[in-house]
Amino acid sequence: MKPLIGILSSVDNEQSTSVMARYTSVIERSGGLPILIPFTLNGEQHRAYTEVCDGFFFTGGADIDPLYYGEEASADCGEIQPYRDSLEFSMLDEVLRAKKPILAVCRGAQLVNVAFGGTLYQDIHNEYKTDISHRQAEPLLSHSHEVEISEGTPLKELFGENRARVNSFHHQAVKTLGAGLCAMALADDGLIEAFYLIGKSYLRAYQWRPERLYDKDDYNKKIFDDFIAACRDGRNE
Ligand SMILES: [Mn+2]
Repeated sequence: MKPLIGILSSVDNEQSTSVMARYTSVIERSGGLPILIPFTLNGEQHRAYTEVCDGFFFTGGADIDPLYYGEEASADCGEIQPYRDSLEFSMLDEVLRAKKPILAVCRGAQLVNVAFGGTLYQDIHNEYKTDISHRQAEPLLSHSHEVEISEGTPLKELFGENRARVNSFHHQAVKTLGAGLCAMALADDGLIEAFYLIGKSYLRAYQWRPERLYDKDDYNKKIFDDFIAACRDGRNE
């Protein structure tokens, strides 16, 4: 039986849920069976999904309502999906409690950070001094900037390299990391591009979009292979 991977994705104002095919296809190609978690605020249903699935993938998308980290939305905060926010914070709580493996990318990484008490730059361009374009001009499936990988982190172990080429499609970023989270890759301007949860659960969060580089290099494919392996093993570290 392939590991069943619950995918959290877009929830619009009609409470319709949709997922980009690239997310499901990379989960499938790395050996998982993707299933889309529909919109519901029923906590019992959240717990049931958490029990049934072997791991959870929190994907990219709209900005998180800054009220979740104690700020009013600035003029440059992007689209907010309140139904998605409600669903994902609740599901994330359940999944962490059950210690099921978590992979989070882009908005997903920001969600995890906020859930652990961290904060975000609502708009990098306005709030952070950088020469790097984090909204890349390069084509969708190309690399853009590089990251420096920190020693002694799961990412260093996975890639075996000190540097990696990534892509960049974000206008928000981690400002302060939540308690218990540890950075594992930084852009050359100091922004956090990847982090993990220290301790008991498998939780890996990437600010870039590894699914778009799955066929471009072996490293980004490894991110999904490693996650699916963790789900398969029921590995909790
Ligand atoms: Mn970036």
